[in-house]
Amino acid sequence: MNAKTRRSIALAERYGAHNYHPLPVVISRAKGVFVWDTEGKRYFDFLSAYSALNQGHGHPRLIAAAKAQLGRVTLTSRAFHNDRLGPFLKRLCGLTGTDRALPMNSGAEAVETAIKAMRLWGYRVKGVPRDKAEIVVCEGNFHGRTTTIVGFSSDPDARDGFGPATPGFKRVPYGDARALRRAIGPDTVGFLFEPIQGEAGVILPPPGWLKEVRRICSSKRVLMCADEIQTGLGRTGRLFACDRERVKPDLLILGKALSGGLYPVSALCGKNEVMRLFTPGTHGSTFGGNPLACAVSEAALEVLVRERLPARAERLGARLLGRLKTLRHPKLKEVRGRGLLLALEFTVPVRPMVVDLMRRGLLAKDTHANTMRLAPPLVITEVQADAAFRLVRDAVAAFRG
Ligand code: IF1
Repeated sequence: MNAKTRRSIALAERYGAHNYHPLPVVISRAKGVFVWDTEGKRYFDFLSAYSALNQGHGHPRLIAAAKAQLGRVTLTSRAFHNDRLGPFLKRLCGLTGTDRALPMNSGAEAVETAIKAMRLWGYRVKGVPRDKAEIVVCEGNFHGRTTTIVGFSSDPDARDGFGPATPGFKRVPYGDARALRRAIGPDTVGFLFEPIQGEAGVILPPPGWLKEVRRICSSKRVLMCADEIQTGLGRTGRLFACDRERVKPDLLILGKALSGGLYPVSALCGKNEVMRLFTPGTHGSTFGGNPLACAVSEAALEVLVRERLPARAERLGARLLGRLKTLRHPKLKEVRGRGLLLALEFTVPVRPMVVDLMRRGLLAKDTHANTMRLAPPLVITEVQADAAFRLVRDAVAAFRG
């Protein structure tokens, strides 16, 4: 590690809050599936900023869209119309098959928007008594970091120390349709869930669960609200993870890859019955729906479609998963995933292997200590995926656990 690298890390450590424990690598440039550190060493990016970089680093179309918009206008506030918002919303609704969308910035903000939407619908449409609305969520959920969201987390690290928790949430085991059915009462307004749990360690629900959730929500008059911030926009080999079971949620939350990693853009998409309930003054954001965000996001969606990235994730994901499943290691418990959202679960902490992989030229991330997540940009080629697999294979072989 040279002096410049050491100084970058030292400054961040000295002046930043220590709410992260990053690998000792300082990235200064990136392109496609690769990043380079301050010393010129190249790495495969197998985290993709937690799936925000589905379109790859520095996609030329995204950069061009951003540059063009930077020269025109970047922020108007929603007090005025801007000429990029309408076309972006039309494209987003077209792609998601929804009636309306409400743009925000971070994923957590879009989740908060969804919570407000479900409650509003509960009071105005379902007729739930004032302040009684209940939302069902899952054990092991990850939906962001606001006080309300961490309040219904089952992860003590995320939750503890930030109370009092917002009331009105009930947790059920993930992937358990019967528990969901039992948890729903007369004041339940919605079910908020991830189609695949990311932070929990790439947890796949049992087959048929999404379909069953759809049936339960429809029959009990509860809004089905899918957080596809991480699974959406091609990552799992379909445009949306819910598509795999041909299920359409009532509310769809998007973020991360909605901007291809260029700029924070998130949105809540849904049907009129819910979205029409937002009226002037009930919700908003200074930056949400700004022209730069809209221009970048419209291009990001166009790239996903034009380059058929969901199909690419499906094909390369199956190839990579097949290879990873040939790996043998006494401490390797399970290899799993969908599309290009893959994970290797060991019976011991994987951080040493993650650090070794970094030295070998591949950046990945441990989650919940024993699981290593692999999620490259969806633009990765076969040759690149095979080369990356060999690095993982060698690191697993060298891992002493
Ligand atoms: C961090 C994990 C990924 C998300 C889902 C909402 C949000 C996220 C399904 C909030 C965010 C993040 C945030 C990041 C780590 C990361 C993560 F490991 F925590 F679980 F991606 F796998 N819904 N996920 O996954 O979106 O407000 O961050 O834009 O460090 O907190 P945000």
